[in-house]
Amino acid sequence: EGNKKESRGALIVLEGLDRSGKSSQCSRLVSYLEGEGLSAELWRFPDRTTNVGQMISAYLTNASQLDDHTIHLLFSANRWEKRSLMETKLKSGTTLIVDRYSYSGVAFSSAKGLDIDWCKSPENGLLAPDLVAYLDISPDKAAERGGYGDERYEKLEFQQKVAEHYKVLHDTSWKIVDACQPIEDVEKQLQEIALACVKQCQQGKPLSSLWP
Ligand code: NYM
Ligand code: MG
Repeated sequence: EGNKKESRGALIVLEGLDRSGKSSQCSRLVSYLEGEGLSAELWRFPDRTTNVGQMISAYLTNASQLDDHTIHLLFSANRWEKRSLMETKLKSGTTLIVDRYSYSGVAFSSAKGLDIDWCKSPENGLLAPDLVAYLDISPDKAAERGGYGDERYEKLEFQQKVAEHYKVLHDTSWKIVDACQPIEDVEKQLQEIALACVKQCQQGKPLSSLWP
């Protein structure tokens, strides 16, 4: 059975501006997949539980100051430190629903003025998502939603720049979901595209690496 393709979990990433609804949609999606009898886990970046994640968290909460390049590389390192576990989980059949990934890394840092290719390079070799769903909302609409927190980047002007830099990263494989729809409609769309993606991976779609 040398040509029998191996079933694996899907790497599904949700991206979008702050307040686009990613976090709640990610947990709803995990519950849905589990309800379908699938193995699924919720992951998020930054993962603030690691040592690197704590440095990132201190930066985001303004408890520390870091050079723009330095924090960019820490965000990337935070993904690298989870890479092998990610691969193990996927190969064991668990689908990962990931709240932000390399696209946030590039969009937020390049919005500060860093060169986009420089921003992309440390992401080279991380696992490529099987699906990127972008929760699309205008920065103005996002800002109207119960306001931002006090973290760095949570300001309308900066979010407008981030939105533009996300647009540069979009490719035709991204699923753009209108995040201004009622929450149940967003949820339903995500369920459909995620389930289709999980099925492809079960049927042996190979894992690949950034950047495709
Ligand atoms: N962020 C997130 C980055 O600047 N680079 C990255 O690589 C990632 C993963 O961190 N405003 C930014 C985007 C968010 C902030 O994320 C914290 P969250 O999802 O709000 O915890
Ligand atoms: Mg946030």
